[in-house]
Amino acid sequence: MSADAVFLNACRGLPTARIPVWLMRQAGRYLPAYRELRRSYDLLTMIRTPELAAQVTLQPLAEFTLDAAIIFSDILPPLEGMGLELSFVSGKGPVIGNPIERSYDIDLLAAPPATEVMAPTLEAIRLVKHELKGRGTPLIGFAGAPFTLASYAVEGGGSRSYSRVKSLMYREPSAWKRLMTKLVTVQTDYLLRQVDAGADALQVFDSFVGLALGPDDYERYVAPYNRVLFAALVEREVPVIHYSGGTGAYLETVAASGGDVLSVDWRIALDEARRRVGKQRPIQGNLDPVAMLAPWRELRAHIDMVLAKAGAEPGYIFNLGQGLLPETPLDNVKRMVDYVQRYSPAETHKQPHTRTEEGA
Ligand code: 1CP
Repeated sequence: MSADAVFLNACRGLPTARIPVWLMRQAGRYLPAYRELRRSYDLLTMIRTPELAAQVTLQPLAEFTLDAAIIFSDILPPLEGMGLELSFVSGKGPVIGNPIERSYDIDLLAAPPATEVMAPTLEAIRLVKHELKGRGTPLIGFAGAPFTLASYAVEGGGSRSYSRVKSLMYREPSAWKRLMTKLVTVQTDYLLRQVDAGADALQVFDSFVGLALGPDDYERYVAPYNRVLFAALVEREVPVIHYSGGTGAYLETVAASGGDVLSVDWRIALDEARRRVGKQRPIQGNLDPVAMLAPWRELRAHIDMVLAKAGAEPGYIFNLGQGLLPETPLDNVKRMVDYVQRYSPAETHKQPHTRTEEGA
């Protein structure tokens, strides 16, 4: 079975000969080839130059037998198109030079089409698809979810307490509605255009929502917008992965807001996650990225635990619970990918599945 079939079938809850594996942030600083290129170009230049973005997307595939590629970009560049000034400051991470402070700032935000402002990434997708032709590796397109993007737009960068973004939410509900609605419009268009350009699957990153919000606030201030975003993606036939960070306490609500595949972090065990959202719901995750820094013996014990808790039902994609850390040893990535791909292949999906995809 090609990598294409293994990954895409797992996204659809179909049985696969083995468990597919790819890694969030699989392109990036832990790879020597990336660091080498990064000496000549800054991150935004790499993202804004289709040939460089395509090259970096393919780097991890040259090192490891991954079951999917993910286009090299970041969740934040679409904010530039809306009028926010984005930079990546070394040692600090992303910074927004003109964060949203008042309701009026939200009215000034533009909502241009992705074909205009994200053209380099769309072109990079076409280039990567061309390179992957005949190889059978699917390409994942991605975007940030509205809350996670709003948190950067209002906080001006990373945050611990999310006090600015939550204050806006609580104090000015109508401004919050306008901000989230604009983000949904921009991100929906961007994700659909990535499918037009050739993306075989999509992932929506809501990395911070569960670190910031409890269940009631999620239901009230975020879920309605996520529902609109995911519903708009259903018309296209590509599977959509919904990554939600830190939301184990209200996973059912997150799952109900959309996405074909639910991607969870390591703060919840996969058997509990599957029990709570239903065994039919494809799931992705959830190795602690810090376990990737451990000696192999310890790392293997963590991988075994993730695989055991994932169970034998179809519809499982091995991944981390969050992005790979820059200090991750290459050898651990290699051993982990090989180990997961060799894991009880014939045994994996011996149980008959209960869906109705006969002959698939
Ligand atoms: O060279 C460098 O300095 C780059 C570091 C880097 C890289 C490689 C940043 C800065 N972004 C990226 C690429 C990136 N970001 C990808 C590429 C594709 C791949 O996965 O291989 C993706 C999917 C992202 C997504 C992203 N960016 C998220 C969501 C994923 C997650 O881990 O939760 C978030 C929160 C960001 C913001 C961001 N971008 C960069 C930094 C340092 C940060 C802050 C958060 C963090 O440190 O992880």
